[in-house]
Amino acid sequence: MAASAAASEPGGGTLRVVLGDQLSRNLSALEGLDPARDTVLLAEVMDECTYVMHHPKKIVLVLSGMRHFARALASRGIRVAYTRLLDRGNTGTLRGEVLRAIARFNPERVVATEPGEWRVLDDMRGWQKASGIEVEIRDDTRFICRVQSFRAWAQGKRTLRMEFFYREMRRQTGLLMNGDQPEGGRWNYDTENRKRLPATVEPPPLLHFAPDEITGEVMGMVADRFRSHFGRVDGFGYPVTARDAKMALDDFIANRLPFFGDWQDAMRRDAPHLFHSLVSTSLNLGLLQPLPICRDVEAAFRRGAVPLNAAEGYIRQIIGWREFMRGIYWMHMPGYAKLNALGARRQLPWLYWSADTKMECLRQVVGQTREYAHAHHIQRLMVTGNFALLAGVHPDETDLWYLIVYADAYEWVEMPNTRGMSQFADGGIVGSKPYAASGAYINRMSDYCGHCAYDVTKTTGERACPFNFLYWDFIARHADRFAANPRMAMPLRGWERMDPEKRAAIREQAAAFLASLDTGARP
Ligand code: FAD
Ligand code: DLZ
Ligand code: SF4
Repeated sequence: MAASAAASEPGGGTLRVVLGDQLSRNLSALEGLDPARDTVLLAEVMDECTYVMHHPKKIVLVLSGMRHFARALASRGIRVAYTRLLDRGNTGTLRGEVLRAIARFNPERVVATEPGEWRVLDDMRGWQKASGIEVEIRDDTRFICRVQSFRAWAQGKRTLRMEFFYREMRRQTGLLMNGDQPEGGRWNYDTENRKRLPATVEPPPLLHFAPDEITGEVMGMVADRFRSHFGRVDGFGYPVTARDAKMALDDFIANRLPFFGDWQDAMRRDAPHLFHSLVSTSLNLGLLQPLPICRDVEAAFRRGAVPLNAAEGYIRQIIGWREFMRGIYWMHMPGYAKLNALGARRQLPWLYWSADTKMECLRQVVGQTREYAHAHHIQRLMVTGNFALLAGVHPDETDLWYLIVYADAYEWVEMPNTRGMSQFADGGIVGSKPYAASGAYINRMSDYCGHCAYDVTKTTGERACPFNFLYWDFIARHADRFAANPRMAMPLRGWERMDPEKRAAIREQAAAFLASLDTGARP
């Protein structure tokens, strides 16, 4: 894999930098690669492993993915300079490793692909000055919508809504289109996608990829070096090569996609993955690409293996939400990271790290997150996200938690989902209203409440579900702001029409509950 001689090698050629989430053969930084003259640099560095205390399974995923990718490149006769995390001389930073490789290979220029986080792009923009040689930063062509194209689409629009962006993406890609009309006559089949999961339905198991020698070695190192991080490496089974990622995708399309639409929003105790794809771990790493995934899904629909509501719903997540979120991130950074439209101030409750709570929904989702470094969308949005929103947790704290705990988390996708969609801290850039809900929603979509110490039917008094009084307290706290939002008219009216005594009891119980959260009591 890596040649590790310290002496300078004959100069010339291009140094091509591949970051840990850029493990794609068609990466723009690799375009035009000349195996006779060029060198590809992959560097495991402590800075990237610790800028937040990532879940150990995420570190294993990225480092093992990098080692496998480097091996695949080397097997095609490409010269790869690979720095391992514990190599002597490792500077610990991406910039330091690029400078070290420049000193060693003496290239004519450096080529990189734009990274997925603002802080890395900011640093990358300084590499040319620091090294004294040309550094070309290329577009990330693995996305369907380039950053400039998103800006062009957004220009002149007062509000940006995913649905209209998504229709553009459908037209542009031709996915599920009949000429210029959407397949089946409608763009969106979400109304058919919010079913409760019957207790008799048994979700099929997920493919587990047993660690090979490379992954095993990385697991040992990560277990040793990142002991204090949330979660463990044990049980790691995500794909770390493009071949395995494709196998996992095929398994999803054959066994879970047909039901994806119907039960996309469902949650069940001790059944973490249900009918979701878990494609995000591979897709965000570069092992899979959005368009081929969607073409496979469309082909399954065309051959009659998958209903339209499932195929459309799935494709919308990838060419709609995923691309939209990335566009929002790059359009609004770096200011987006500071937005706090609702003025939330609370510290993240300890239960987000311990899963130690009587609230069964949170116990399940945090516990599962710790175990798998994964939770599905509704769990992230309507359980952990909803609770943080209702409790008024500072978006910096919530953002940090989501970036740490999930194996698929990179700022370009994590931040607009957390700060925007889930916490409404962007004041409505991503969504037209906050995703705030009482316990009734969680009860409708899961079996959690039947196993909870709290009573989901009660809003106040002993055993009242905290989501219920916190929901109304949230509406009351922000009543002035929400008065201007027509989509919040219904809950506001509900609050105003409520008996004054009940309103007072709700506010009192919410205040006591939030105060006890702040003192670290077990909620
Ligand atoms: P599936 O349900 O099988 O969906 C298929 C794919 O669609 C996903 O793999 C993903 O690539 C895409 N997708 C679906 N919803 C979204 C969305 N809202 N935004 C972007 N892509 C989407 N997704 C991440 O990839 N990384 C994150 O760090 C992340 N953080 C999130 C934080 C919060 C608070 C919320 C509410 C959502 C977040 N999401 C994030 C979106 C979504 O929850 C995950 O993409 C999804 O759960 C990944 O699991 P899956 O592959 O099984 O998804
Ligand atoms: C997430 C991550 C980790 C844990 N480690 C590395 C690493 O050692 N080297 C590297 O090049 N990339 C790593 N990454 C991914 C980067 O953090 C990612 O490229 C940036 O956050 C931009 O998306
Ligand atoms: Fe969660 Fe309330 Fe249901 Fe308990 S009763 S699981 S706290 S929603």
